[in-house]
Amino acid sequence: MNDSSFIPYSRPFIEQPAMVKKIEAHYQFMDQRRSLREFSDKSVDKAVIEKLIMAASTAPSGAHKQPWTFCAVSNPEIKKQIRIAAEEEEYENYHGRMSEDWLDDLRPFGTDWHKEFLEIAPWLIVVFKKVYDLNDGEKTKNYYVNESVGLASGFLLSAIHEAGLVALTHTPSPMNFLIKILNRPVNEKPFLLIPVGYPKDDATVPDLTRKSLGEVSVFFE
Ligand code: IYR
Repeated sequence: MNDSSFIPYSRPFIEQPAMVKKIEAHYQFMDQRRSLREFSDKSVDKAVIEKLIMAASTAPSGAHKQPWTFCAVSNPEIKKQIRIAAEEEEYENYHGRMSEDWLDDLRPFGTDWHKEFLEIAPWLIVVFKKVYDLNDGEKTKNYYVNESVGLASGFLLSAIHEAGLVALTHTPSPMNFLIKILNRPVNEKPFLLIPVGYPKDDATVPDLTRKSLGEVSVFFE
């Protein structure tokens, strides 16, 4: 028995040469995206953040459960609480919790325990994963939660880039303080903390290169 209903779906047909041009341009565009740590305090309209979240929420998810909540924080008091708690954890990370190898791997990025961007960026989007759903106290299952929320976060980063804004995929660890500060229900666990805004005028990024096609793919023809 099939109790779902289906509706027609199609995409505009694109000829191959036009497709090659289009996807080349898209690749060039995506290749401009960088993780930023130096934000301007310039404000971003709430309407933009709302649409970014709606774009993220179009991601595929296990059994279409959309097991995510995006908490968007612009309130300075709450951003301050988040910064203080994140810096407490990061201080411990940089002073003993992270291995020497890990610290060596991070050296090119110039990171340390100071996280002033958490107060400077106009918005912090905190992505929570819903380990299970809770409706009127009733537990229901979600599936492939990490995969689903990872995809939605990727869609979010891509939308942020499309908007001409920048972001950082930040994972202060452990992130449990976010549950308390943002008063999340028991079925939600923090997944990523993403400051969003404009880059600072004189912002810089590490001089990185990306792996080549040959390094990231294998073709079987
Ligand atoms: N969470 C720390 C450390 C850190 C870890 C990784 I892996 C990075 O790619 C970057 C940073 C911090 O945010 O500083």
